[in-house]
Amino acid sequence: MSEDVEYNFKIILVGEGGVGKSSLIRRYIHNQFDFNNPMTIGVDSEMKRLTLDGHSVMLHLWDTAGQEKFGSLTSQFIRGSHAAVLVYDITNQKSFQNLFRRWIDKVREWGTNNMVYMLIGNKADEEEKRQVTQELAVNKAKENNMLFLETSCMNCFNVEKAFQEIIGQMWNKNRIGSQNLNSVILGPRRGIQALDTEEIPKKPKRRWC
Ligand SMILES: Nc1nc2c(ncn2[C@@H]2O[C@H](COP(=O)(O)OP(=O)(O)OP(=O)(O)O)[C@@H](O)[C@H]2O)c(=O)[nH]1
Ligand SMILES: [Mg+2]
Repeated sequence: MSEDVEYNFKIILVGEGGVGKSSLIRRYIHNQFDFNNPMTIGVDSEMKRLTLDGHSVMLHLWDTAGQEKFGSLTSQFIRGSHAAVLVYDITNQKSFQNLFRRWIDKVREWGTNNMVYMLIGNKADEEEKRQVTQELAVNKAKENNMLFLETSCMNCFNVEKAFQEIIGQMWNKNRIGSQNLNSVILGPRRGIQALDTEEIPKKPKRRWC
């Protein structure tokens, strides 16, 4: 199956337990959502095949456990990643703080210099319980040179778009000798470092899959 794959990209998702890392992957790969998604034990992975600019690309999505007891295991899997997705839950301030206390150091220690970083504030459907403002997250993302989006796995908000942004940046950074990237299927937003607050809708669109 992987014989004619020209590019392999590894994306690792990290963040506290329960923020929705597995749900993001599940929504993106299978277009499914489970209100009782099981907690990840150790590390899981999924693959997705894409065609980018006429080239066959395999995405390897590595889903890590947020629980601290799996921390050392997670670190080993960060190695060799082309992109790191740092996920927090917008209704849980601690999950945001710990990304910048605990997870970012791990990723920087074990990741490569050329890595793409994306900050994701998940559970955007739970606006009434919000503890992390978009403004704070946008500023953190800018400070740390990260892409940023809020998502909802429950109502499909921005999940596909988040992965498209990541893939677009990985493609730009890693495709050697690329002359013409205009025909890459990802659209014009590639290369954006972080979205301005005005660009993020105050309420997620209730777009059901
Ligand atoms: N309301 C809402 N709930 C969500 C969303 N995404 C995930 N959840 C719920 O949050 C819970 C935890 O989601 P997971 O995807 O298992 O979280 P995780 O980050 O993989 O957790 P660990 O595997 O323990 O690290 C699940 O019960 C999901 O149904 C979302 O966008 N909105
Ligand atoms: Mg999980």
